[in-house]
Amino acid sequence: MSHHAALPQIMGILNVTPDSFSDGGRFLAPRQAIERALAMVEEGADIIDVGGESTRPGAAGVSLQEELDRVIPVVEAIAARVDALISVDTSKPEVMREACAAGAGMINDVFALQAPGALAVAAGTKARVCLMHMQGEPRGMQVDPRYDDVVAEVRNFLAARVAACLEAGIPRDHLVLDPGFGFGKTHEHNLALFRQLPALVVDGLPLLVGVSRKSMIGKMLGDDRPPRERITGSVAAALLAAQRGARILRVHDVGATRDALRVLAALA
Ligand code: 9MG
Repeated sequence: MSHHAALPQIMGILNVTPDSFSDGGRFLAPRQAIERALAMVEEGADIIDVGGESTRPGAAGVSLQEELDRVIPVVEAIAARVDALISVDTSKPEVMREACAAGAGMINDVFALQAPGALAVAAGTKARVCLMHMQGEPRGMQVDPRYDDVVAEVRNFLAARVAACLEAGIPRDHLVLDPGFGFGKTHEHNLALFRQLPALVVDGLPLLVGVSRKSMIGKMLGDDRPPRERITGSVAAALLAAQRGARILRVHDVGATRDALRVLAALA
């Protein structure tokens, strides 16, 4: 066995949106979503991240009722069938509350619990919380993102959200931090954050990295490479993130990522 730190956990992405960028529409029905979740667990997912509102650049929000209708039946059904931790990808406190009541054990919020009431709801659950950095909001975030020092600003934001969570009564050991690749960042911003990943660790808290199939991977491979043809590049980035200390990798391609991590563990 290796003496190196444990491998990161794999968070498999389960989109239950009709407009999702890389598997849009395919997993909308609960039955298909459940099958996909089971397949990801079989491939080695430790966490299943269920999202009912697209956060891709330019995406419009969905109503509370629509999001609940998409997410809750899927969380309930998966919770009854798998051991994996279920994460709910939402910024709406009501969805957080209902999803945790239905079996979710993690809240993945790209808005870092800044919605009114979100801190209190999260504190009232036993769930882990992923706090992600985003400049702006999905609709306009890629228009003209600007920073003086992207690494310092992202780190300061995350530190401030950690303080807000502790103040609200969320235990420190429930928190996970995420620089939010592609969320109000240019390609250069993304590269700076990735290269300096270890500098983003606040108070020793675990980092989650999500770069799977994103446009930053497409850019590195040559422009217009469609999301489905970014798998190998995404796995390469996931490995590097693991080497730089990421504790959770949020990915579409669970089996490929698991294989790469196993090889890393054997050779490191
Ligand atoms: C929902 N979502 C899309 N990309 C993401 C990322 O990079 N991190 C987290 N936490 N959530 C994401």
